[in-house]
Amino acid sequence: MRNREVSIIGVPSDYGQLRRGVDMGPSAIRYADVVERLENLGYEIKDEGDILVKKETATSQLGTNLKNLKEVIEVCTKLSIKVQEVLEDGRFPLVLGGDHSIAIGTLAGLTTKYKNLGVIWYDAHADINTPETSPSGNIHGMPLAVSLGLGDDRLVTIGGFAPKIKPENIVIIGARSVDPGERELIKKLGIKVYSMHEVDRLGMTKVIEDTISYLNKRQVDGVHLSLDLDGIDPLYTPGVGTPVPGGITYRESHLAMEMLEEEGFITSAEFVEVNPILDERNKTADVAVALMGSLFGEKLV
Ligand code: B3U
Ligand code: MN
Ligand code: MN
Repeated sequence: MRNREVSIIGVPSDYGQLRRGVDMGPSAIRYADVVERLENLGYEIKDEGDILVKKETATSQLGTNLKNLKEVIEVCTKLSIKVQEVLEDGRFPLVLGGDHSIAIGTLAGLTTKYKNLGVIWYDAHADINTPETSPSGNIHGMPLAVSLGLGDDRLVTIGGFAPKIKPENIVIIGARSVDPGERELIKKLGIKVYSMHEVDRLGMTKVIEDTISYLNKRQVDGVHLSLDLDGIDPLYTPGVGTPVPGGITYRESHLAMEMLEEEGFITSAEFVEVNPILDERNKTADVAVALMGSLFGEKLV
């Protein structure tokens, strides 16, 4: 990471899915000493606190099949403005979730600055469902589609413009639970995916080398890392809402972060889906912070 000034933004929202507790993710990650960890690496850390997320007793789908649509729009709109402010201050945005629906807001904020943004989506899922293909109506399964301009117009136009990103600038790593409609869309748009098959077959070294050269060829003006803790095997990160066995290992994940750090082209990051209620002694938040350590240049020797 070349920018030494980092702003931490907490997003205590669980509106993108139906399991409670992921709204406590930012607290769990702070409790795992994220600020100290990055300060020890020589970064100037500003904790911006949390985005205000109202706890509604009655939420609204606004007449659609999208769960808590109104609340997700509110949260993502606020987050997009905050991310934009952090960028205007010349700082590196480090966003702590919350469920993965918040990526809609992060990407809306980032793309006010980056017009050819690369996105690395580290996840067991592809998160590219539309209202038509979603099996659940959960918006955390939709942020990539929304950012590509597909889905409910009120989500797609957050920040006042669309689309935010291009299909050829996306790399998905770790996928192993992909819905039929998502598979079709990925094929149609030609999105680069390193599923667990490729991770096993090529090894993480080659996956990250290829990811870096792929995005460099695209001449991206920034690269966002959107890391869903369920991308990692639930042996290491049990505190997630939708664990899928057969995931990326702890060591492969550290290697990936270290290689991305060496390349120095990550310009923003978010760590999402840490759910302390489902966790074992804050294990998942600890892994999140350990991976941030590697992403920000921690060395073993
Ligand atoms: N693809 C399914 C499940 C899912 C997506 N993201 C998570 N789970 N974490 C869906 O509901 O869209
Ligand atoms: Mn996800
Ligand atoms: Mn996921």
